[in-house]
Amino acid sequence: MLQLIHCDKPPRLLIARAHYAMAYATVVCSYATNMTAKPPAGTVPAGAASRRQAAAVRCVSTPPELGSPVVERFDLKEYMAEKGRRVNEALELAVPLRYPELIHRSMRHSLLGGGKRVRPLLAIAACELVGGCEAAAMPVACAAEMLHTMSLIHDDLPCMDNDALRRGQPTNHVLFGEETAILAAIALHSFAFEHVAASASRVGVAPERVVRAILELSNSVGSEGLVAGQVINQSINQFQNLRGIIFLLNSQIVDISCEGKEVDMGVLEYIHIHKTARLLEAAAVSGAIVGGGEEAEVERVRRYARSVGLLFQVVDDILDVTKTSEELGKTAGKDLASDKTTYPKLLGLDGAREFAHTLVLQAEGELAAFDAARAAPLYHLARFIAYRHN
Ligand code: GRG
Repeated sequence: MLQLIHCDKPPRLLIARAHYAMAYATVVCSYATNMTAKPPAGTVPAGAASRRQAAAVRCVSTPPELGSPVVERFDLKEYMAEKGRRVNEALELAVPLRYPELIHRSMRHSLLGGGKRVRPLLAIAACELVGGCEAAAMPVACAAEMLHTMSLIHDDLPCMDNDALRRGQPTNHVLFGEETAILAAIALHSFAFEHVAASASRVGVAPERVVRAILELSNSVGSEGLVAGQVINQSINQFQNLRGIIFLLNSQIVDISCEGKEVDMGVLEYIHIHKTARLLEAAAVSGAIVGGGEEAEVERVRRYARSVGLLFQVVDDILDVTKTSEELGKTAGKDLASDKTTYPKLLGLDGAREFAHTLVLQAEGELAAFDAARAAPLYHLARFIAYRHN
């Protein structure tokens, strides 16, 4: 299905199209449910009653005039500080220090100890893009951050990346021991879904949309998402120095031993789309779902986030070779030290930067169909991800 072998076309597109067509078809088929149920009384602002009234809490705002310089004037720093503060407050409330204290202390250490909060911001910005309110997005925003934190705890474990520094602090297993770190990650994993299930309908999101958002988030970290990316990555690390290796990728034999380099672009993209991009995509898409987005809007958000998700990893690879550990708040130069296949290694530093630029343009292209003021945060978030320093 993936046509990775002997193909002239950029393999990343083939992989992405095939995989996401399947994933999206599954979502649409499974949840083409009746959206006509009414939300709890008083949760939909006056005037928002329309064809989508029951979908979620939607804000009433006057769109700016077309062509206004609203996008240029938008202050992302302020937006990130303000939204980030409210996300942190919501996370603090969601995971209080309670009995048993050890596990909650461990969960809170990783969840509340810094981080750029890119995934929650994507969820909130996508929700607001389609006319939803921040409050409607907050449960999925927090869930995306919990899932991300869970993956970081796992990733840092001695049996995985074996890292001692994360978000400028000692990693979870270094402070709490491996057993507690693993339990904290599992607890964050399941609590993410519990949190959406328990909180989203309280802020007026229709049950059908809550289910769709949970499906989106859970799929992104499962064996077709984050775990798939990680497991293929591990296989490659184990066999990196052997030649002639073939293995199965979505039922197709994939040759990972291209002459002179261990992994080709297609496999690298498979890894990063699953390991990194899927969760970023799920954050944005679930935001658009709970915001009441129509299918075409949700699909546009998905395409935007897919480009941004891959962009995120391309830039992560670039930063690993251009920044210090102090600047990154995590160990720099690890990819080079472990001879890992990265975008700079395959494309060169300039080539990787060029690829990043192409992805930003693709992401921006998807926003053109939306109201400019509402699209401004996502437009600037894509730029921030492309040109960030940590
Ligand atoms: C057990 C479901 C499960 C998964 C574990 C370990 C693993 C499987 C997957 C690894 C996923 C991973 C850590 C990918 C890297 C993603 C990435 C680029 C992280 C850095 O994200 P930032 O820059 O970090 O947003 P902050 O700290 O700012 O939040």
